[in-house]
Amino acid sequence: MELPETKDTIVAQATPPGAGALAVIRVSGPGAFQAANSFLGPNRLRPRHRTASLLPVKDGNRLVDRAVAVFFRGPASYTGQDTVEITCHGSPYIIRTILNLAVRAGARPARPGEFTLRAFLNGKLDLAQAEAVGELIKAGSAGAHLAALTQVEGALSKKVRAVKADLVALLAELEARIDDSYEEIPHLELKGFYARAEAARQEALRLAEGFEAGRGIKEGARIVITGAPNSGKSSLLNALLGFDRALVSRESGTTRDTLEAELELDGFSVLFTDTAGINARPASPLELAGIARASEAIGRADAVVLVLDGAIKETPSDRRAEREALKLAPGARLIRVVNKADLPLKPGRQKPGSFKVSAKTGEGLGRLKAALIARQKKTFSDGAQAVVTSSRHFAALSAAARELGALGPLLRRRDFPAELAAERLRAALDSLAAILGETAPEEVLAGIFGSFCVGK
Ligand SMILES: Nc1nc2c(ncn2[C@@H]2O[C@H](COP(=O)(O)OP(=O)(O)OP(=O)(O)O)[C@@H](O)[C@H]2O)c(=O)[nH]1
Ligand SMILES: [Mg+2]
Repeated sequence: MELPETKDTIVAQATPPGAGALAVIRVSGPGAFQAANSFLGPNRLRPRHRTASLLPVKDGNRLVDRAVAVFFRGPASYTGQDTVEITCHGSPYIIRTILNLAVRAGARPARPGEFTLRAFLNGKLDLAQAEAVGELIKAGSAGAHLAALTQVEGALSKKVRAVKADLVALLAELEARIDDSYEEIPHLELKGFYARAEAARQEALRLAEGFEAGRGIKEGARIVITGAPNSGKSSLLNALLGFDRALVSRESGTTRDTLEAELELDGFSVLFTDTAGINARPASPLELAGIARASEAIGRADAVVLVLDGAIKETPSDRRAEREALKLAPGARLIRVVNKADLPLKPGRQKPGSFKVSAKTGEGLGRLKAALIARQKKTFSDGAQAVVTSSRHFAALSAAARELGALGPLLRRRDFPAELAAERLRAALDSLAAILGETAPEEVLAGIFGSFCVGK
């Protein structure tokens, strides 16, 4: 994949397609002013920078619309190049006409994310910030919004830069020693060197560890509700959502297909999946097929809610459901829920750490909801204003931590292979630089910006 040319002038509609009260069209590049002036009369060679002007849009002598145009002279613009933002009436006809007029005047239609790509290439944003612009547009919950916004504002970049700066200093010390190979390295200094590398490794690890919760914040945590048939899984889903999404009945085996529903809890998005009950003795092929789908869903869960009916004694199906949850989702959090707390609970049903609820009366649901988003909440409150939500950043931070981890044994070696240690440091630095886009290859950039919308 090749990156598009940045010397061209590009044009695109920045607002969503279709009719609307207003639409915004952006033109950016060396010929942006000239292109916009060709149809925004009266033709002014030196438009006022960053000032809104109401101008007629003309196709030859024909009036198309009256639009508000703002001229941004580069580098003081979003892309860093001359840019004109035209706010016209949001008629698809007017929009199409203006786009055509701009193209006739030498602009070409922009590719997805091309304005932000230019902002990155012109040093207005680093890559982590530019990626977060895409996330900011997609953010569907308060949590996702905050994570994206802090990243656009540069919180993650700042942390990555700080680790990088430490590593650069360490590398400089090593390189000085490599150049001056006759000099003995005092023991104590080596210890300090190791401590600093270890601190950098810990910081990279800490940032990487936030990814689990960060992904949940960005995409919504996938929470699968499982348990024995008739334990009240569908009732619990409905109670959590506050409306009757799933069918509920006294008969066992009501839910067959998996059923998904999204809910925002305290600003964090949660994707619930209700599933067929796990029966220790499935009675029909249909029930078996339902259990197979349930198992698949459990395998993809970030957290599993295991529901048991507190009003009856433990059954083989309860035990099987728990076994399946532990086996199929070993990395996921297991949240045990004892349901039907409005009825007399059988002795021994409530184990320590389980949540006592009633889907019928709503008892205990508040505590359960808080527990479902506890991790995401903690990620923010840990002061980790920089939350890693991108798998690319996670991979890079993990790789950097790995390289720094390999440094310890080298430093302890008697012959102290400074050259090898420097190599590890350089590899760690490369990984961190890739997050900021300092070393990102073209394919990576094309992939990132290709997923943006046109006009951004
Ligand atoms: N008293 C009481 N009854 C409940 C509660 N939750 C569910 N029930 C009843 O338990 C029965 C089964 O509820 P469902 O929600 O269909 O249970 P399920 O686990 O989804 O069942 P399957 O889909 O068949 O596996 C229904 O008759 C519900 O009304 C509760 O908290 N209290
Ligand atoms: Mg059900």
